Amino acid sequence: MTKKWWHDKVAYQIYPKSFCDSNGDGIGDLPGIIGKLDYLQDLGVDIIWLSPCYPSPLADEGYDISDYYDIDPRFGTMEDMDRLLAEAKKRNMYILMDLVVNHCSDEHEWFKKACQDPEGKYGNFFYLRDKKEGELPTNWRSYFGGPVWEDLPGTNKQYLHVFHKKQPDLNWENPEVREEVYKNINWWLDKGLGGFRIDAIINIKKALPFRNYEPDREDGLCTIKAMLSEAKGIGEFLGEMRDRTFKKYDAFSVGEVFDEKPEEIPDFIGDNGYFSSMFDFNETIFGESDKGWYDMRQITPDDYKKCCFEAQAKVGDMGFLSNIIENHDEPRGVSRYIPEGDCCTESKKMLAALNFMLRGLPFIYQGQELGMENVPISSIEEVDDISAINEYQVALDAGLSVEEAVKVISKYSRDNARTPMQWTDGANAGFTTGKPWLKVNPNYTDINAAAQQDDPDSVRSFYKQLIALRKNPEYKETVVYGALEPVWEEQHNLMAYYRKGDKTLLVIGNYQKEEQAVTLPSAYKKVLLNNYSDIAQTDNTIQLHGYQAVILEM
Ligand code: TEU
Ligand code: CA
Repeated sequence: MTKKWWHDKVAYQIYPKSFCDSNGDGIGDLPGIIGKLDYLQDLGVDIIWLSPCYPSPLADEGYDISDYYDIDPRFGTMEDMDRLLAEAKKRNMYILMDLVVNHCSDEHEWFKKACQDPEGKYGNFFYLRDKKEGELPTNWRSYFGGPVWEDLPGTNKQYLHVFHKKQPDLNWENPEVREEVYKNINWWLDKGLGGFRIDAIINIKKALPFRNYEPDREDGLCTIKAMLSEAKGIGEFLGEMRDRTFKKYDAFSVGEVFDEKPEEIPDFIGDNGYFSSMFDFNETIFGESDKGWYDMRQITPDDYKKCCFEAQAKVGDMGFLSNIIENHDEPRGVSRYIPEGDCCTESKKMLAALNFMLRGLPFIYQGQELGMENVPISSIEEVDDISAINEYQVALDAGLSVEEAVKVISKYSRDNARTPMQWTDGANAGFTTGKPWLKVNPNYTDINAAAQQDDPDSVRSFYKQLIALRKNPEYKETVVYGALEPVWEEQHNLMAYYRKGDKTLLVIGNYQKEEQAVTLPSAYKKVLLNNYSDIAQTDNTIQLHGYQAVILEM
């Protein structure tokens, strides 16, 4: 594996709408982000991924773009964006934008022109089919529920949308579409962007000709995945995109890739892969059910360990994964991966250490460094996430009571990650002086950046220590490139692994509230990190405290 400029970095995802509001309209914005760059630099962040801030009707919170060359006025102006790039550069930081090109917004001019003249140039930018009475072109179910087909306004045609109906799919088979995408990417890279996070990319290649698949629910529809598993040749698009854009700039790209086969890993993230890196979603997709969120299986500590090790083994040294415990599409990692009732400072730090020391590029999602948790909800009225609103209905249709369905949504809603960032214990958690667009988690009085910043025992300080270890010249080589080797794999509620490079590090997490013992094969040289103030030890046997995590140099 060839070394790359971004390997030793630490990345941080910002969800602009919920990060920091500078003008009191209740919506986070670019000037708000600029004002927090010092906070991020202090934490040790090098790469910042911004979820979409382009002009958008915000039907899917910005993942429905109506202009790829501008900034939504609610988030700021292009001058603000230029200032953000310049201020980031001063601090040796890189900015990534979100590349959302499986689909655009139905308010994009391409789509408007397609409605005006479906047989013309822009009709071919989308997947259009003639409308037939009582019959849809295919029986695929969109990710957000219902059929993927919608009437093309003012015409006798229908268009395809694998996500929301306000997100019409772009026809990647059309070279003109691809040219438009490359032109846009290069335009941003010319501006000085560090690269992109690439949204929903596995959906760009459809299996043609379209056909129906076996229905998998009462609604007579089938998951998109049935079609995607038959789609061949995505590599031609992705290779072309790489060559025409990222590669020329040595830009960083991280793909939102799901369901890749082991033999495809080198194609995706090898030395000349389509992307620099891709996210490890092995943990987030664990327990998923074709039936919907209500049927999702709770992940246990042993499952979590297995998922991480599987992903690590699959990639080995063929490439570099991007590791996460959460993002804007997922519940908070600490609420999900720590058994119910056990969420506390120690367990949050343990999860941080286990995740952060995996081989790959660590991505921190805003607020993760504070140990932000899921937000309690009491009714669906409080929910903004279109995905959660659909899954609520799916749960009710399956016979769950309102109370049970609310519980499902509380657990998995994407809003959990989208509540405003908790800066202080003041009004609205210091996120805005106005009315926040989404309810602030009431626990902000306890969990906030101001309280944690100067507290050496806070979750945030622990993240700082993890980041400092990754950057420490003495350990960097091992932390960044060292091979990962699981240990005591069969030991229940224990996750432990070596990182072997020019040094040998041992990462141990006692993934339960009860104590448990491990016997080291030899004495250690040094304790590099510990979420407790002591290590209870007799000879080479350590009696780990509940949720104790230690990183040892062997
Ligand atoms: O998500 C794509 C994705 O694959 C979905 O599985 C997503 O995780 C799911 O809808 C959650 O319920 C990306 C973005 O990250 C997401 O925010 C967007 O809604 C989606 O693409 C459409 O652009
Ligand atoms: Ca604002």
